[in-house]
Formats: sequence, structure tokens, C-alpha cells
Amino acid sequence: MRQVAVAAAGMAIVTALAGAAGPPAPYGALPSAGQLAWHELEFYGFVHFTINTFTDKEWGYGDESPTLFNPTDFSAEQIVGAMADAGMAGVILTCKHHDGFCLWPSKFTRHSIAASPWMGGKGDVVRAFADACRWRGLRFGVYLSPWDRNHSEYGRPAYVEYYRSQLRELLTLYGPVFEVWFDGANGGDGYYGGARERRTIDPATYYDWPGTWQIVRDLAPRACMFSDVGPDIRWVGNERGYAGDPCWATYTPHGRNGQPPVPGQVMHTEGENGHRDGRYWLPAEVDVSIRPGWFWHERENDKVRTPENLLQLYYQSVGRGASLLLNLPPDRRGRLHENDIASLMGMRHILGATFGQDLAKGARVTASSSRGGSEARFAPANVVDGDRSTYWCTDDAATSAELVLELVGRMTFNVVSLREHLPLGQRVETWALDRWDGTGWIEFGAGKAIGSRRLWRGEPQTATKVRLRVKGPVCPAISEFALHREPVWTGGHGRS
Ligand code: FUL
Ligand code: CA
Repeated sequence: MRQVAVAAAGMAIVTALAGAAGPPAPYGALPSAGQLAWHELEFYGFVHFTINTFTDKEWGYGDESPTLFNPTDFSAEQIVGAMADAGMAGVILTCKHHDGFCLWPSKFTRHSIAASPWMGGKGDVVRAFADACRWRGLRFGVYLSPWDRNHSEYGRPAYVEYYRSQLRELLTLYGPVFEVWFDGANGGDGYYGGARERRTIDPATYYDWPGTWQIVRDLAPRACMFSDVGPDIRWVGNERGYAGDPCWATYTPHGRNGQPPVPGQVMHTEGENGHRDGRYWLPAEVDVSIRPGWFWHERENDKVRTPENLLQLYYQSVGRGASLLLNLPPDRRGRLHENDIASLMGMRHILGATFGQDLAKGARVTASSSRGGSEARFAPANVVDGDRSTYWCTDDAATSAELVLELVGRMTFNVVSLREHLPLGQRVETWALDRWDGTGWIEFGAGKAIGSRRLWRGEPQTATKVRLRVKGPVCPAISEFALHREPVWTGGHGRS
């Protein structure tokens, strides 16, 4: 034992002399490769479109005739194009909502687009979206409602087989997909092949979720799966457009009333904050609609969120380390309404003007300490290189540390962007920001948790030097520290 200790001490001396410190040990639950790739997307679109668009409903009962589906001027290019122009990285489409109508000609049912008058029954909305996404360089994702109010076997084992066949069909015909969205809404009254009754299921056992998830792992190994409990991405727990503050990427789902945690049966309000030191890396996705409803309704054309409101959603989702899944529902033409596009472009205009320029660029960066002394791969300058794979890090013992940006001149900013190096886990517990006023440091912002991204947004600050102070149970690993200035909104673009 003694010999081993002496040898280890000797190694440490050699390592220190050579300046070859390794990275720190990772902390807590860690992201998978798929989750790391997903973290880079941050902002993507949701498309709720189906028979409900034509019946003016939010939840179809399941007895709607497929002949009702008949968009007059459908254009996936217009919809996906607007989302791409808005800076979204992907699109998730409701291939089948609770009413059971399929937007692709599924060979497992006649309740689909093939029985509609649209394009003489030869159309395929899922194909059109998948193609438009590829054409615009966006990822494509699928929503396939587990609850099906049309299917006669819903509630019995045969329906689960049907559901799985459809999942396989979508993943093989329209992949690759980046995300599969499993809704937690489940069971209740419906048409069910004419039975018109109430069917309840046991959410813990009915779908055999592990078995269903395995289908996705086998057919779409790079896709992330969303549900109330993951396994890759968690529901944030509300549909109002915000993540909690702080919003930890780590989470331990808890079931309701002592039941196991499964989709539709979790203490979902815990999703807003997640849990510091939660058992799993299960980052939050904030799903919210640009209108009051998820589907298009004529009466909501003047209830579209404003660009300023969308911006607020962005800061309270992406800015807290979650992703923003913003729903834009096509109208009966099969296009996004002008008001939705105007708001979206207004938001885009402000985001582009804000994040298009980093005022920390070219700054000289110093730190209270740096791992291994002067090692380039852990150097303070790594936080201003625009590369999230490089980071500044301290020695293990330095769990409280500071970074100072000496800016290339006097700068005015009102947004600060911070990121942690996620492969090493979520390390920082608290952070604070100060500006140098010529004689001393003035704190202008502070909070808990950084994670994938943390945006501070507030009153304009003017300074030549800005400081970040961080504390945690382990040494920090920070990959970005950027400063931005939001333009003053004049209402010149989009709806005001
Ligand atoms: C909910 C559904 O019931 C809504 O209709 C919508 O699809 C939303 C995104 O998820 O659970
Ligand atoms: Ca970096």
C-alpha cells in the first residue's frame, strides 16, 4: 500500500512538472452522445395539422370522416421555409394526433390521408415535410399519439401492436428522424371503431414503454425520445412556454400517488426545475404554441403571440438550458397564416441582431486559476473562441473561481451567454456577473445553474471589463462567455 502511495505521489510530481494535467472527473449524471447533439439544436418547430384543422377542434373524437381533410393550397415548403428562416433547427410533425387520422398512407389503417379527397388520395403530408426539411437542411421529427380515439382495439393488446407497426413504418419510410415525441395524454372517451365508449388504460403497463422505446433505438439510433419521463428529453411540465429558474438538466421522475413514473403519470411540475443531482441526464423541452390552441382556428388569427412575447419565451427556455419547441399550426390552405409568419420573423430579426455579434470577441481573458497552470486546453481564452467543445477549467481544489474579460474597448451589452462543457456534467451551482466601473466591481446578475446555456438579460451595462464568478461542488468547466446587445425594438418587422 505504502509503495503504491509513494508511486502515486511521484506520478503527480512528474505530471505537474510536465504540465500535463488531464481533464477533471465528470460530475453526476452525464449526457449521451445523442443528447449532446440534441443540446446543440435549442430551437425547433412543432406542426399541429390534421382533421382538427378542418373541424375547428383541438381533440378530434375519432369519428371524423377522412373526406374532411382537404387543404386548398398545401405547401410544406412554405411552412418549413418560414421555420428555417426563423433560425429553427428542425420540425416535429403530428403524424397522428389523438383522433387517429394519419397524415401518411399507412398500410395498417384506412383512416388516413389515402381516404381523403386531397390529391385524389395520393398525397403524403409526412413525406412532404420530411422532404422539405431535408431540402432546407432542417432535422425532421415525428409525433405519433399513443392515444387513438379511432382505433377499435384501443385499450387491448392488439392496439399496441398497431401502434408499434406505425412507429416502425414512420421510422423506416421517413427517417432519419432527430426526435420522437411521445405524448402523455391518454385514455378516455372516443369513437373506438363505433363503440363510442370510455376506455381507460393503465399507463404503467399498457404500452410497455421500454419495449416501444427499443424500436426507436433499433431503427433510429441517433434519435432522442421525448416524454414525461424521457428516456432522453423530459417534458418541462407546463405548456405555457417557460422552464423553471434554475432548470437543471438532471432529473429523477417521480410517479403520482405512489405509482411508477411513466408517461401521463408523473409529478410533472417537478420537470420545471428538474433536480440538482437527479439520477438521469434528462434535459427539458419547452413545448408551447404561438396561438392559444395547438391547431389552427380562424378565431385565433388575432391572438398570435407578438415578437416580444416570443422573445421572452426564448429567454425563459433556451436561456435556462432547455430547448424551445414552438408550435406553428397551418391553416385550411395548408400554410402558415400571415400573422404567425410576421411574428416569427419579428422574433428572428431581434434574435439575429442580438446574437449576430459577440462583444466579448477579441477580449483578453484571465482567470483566478487555470488547470495545470498554463495548459492551453484548459486556458481562460477558450471561453471566447466560439467553440463549445473547448473550455476553461481549474484544478480540482478550485471549486470557486472567476474569469475576467478585458474587452477590446468600452462596450454596452444587455445579454450575457454562458455555457458549461456538458460532457463533464452539470458542475456549476451558482454564478454571478460583475462589471468594472473604473474603481470596483458592481454585481449586475446572479443565479443558479448554467448547463447547456444560460442567458442573462437585463438593463444595458457599459464597461471595459466583465467578471464571472462561479461556485460548485467540483471545479468548473466553462465553454462560453459571450456578451450581446439587443437592438431597441421599433416594431418595424412583424407584428407589434
Ligand atoms: C398534449 C395534447 O393533448 C395536445 O393536443 C397537444 O398535442 C400537446 C402538444 O400535447 O398533451
Ligand atoms: Ca469554447
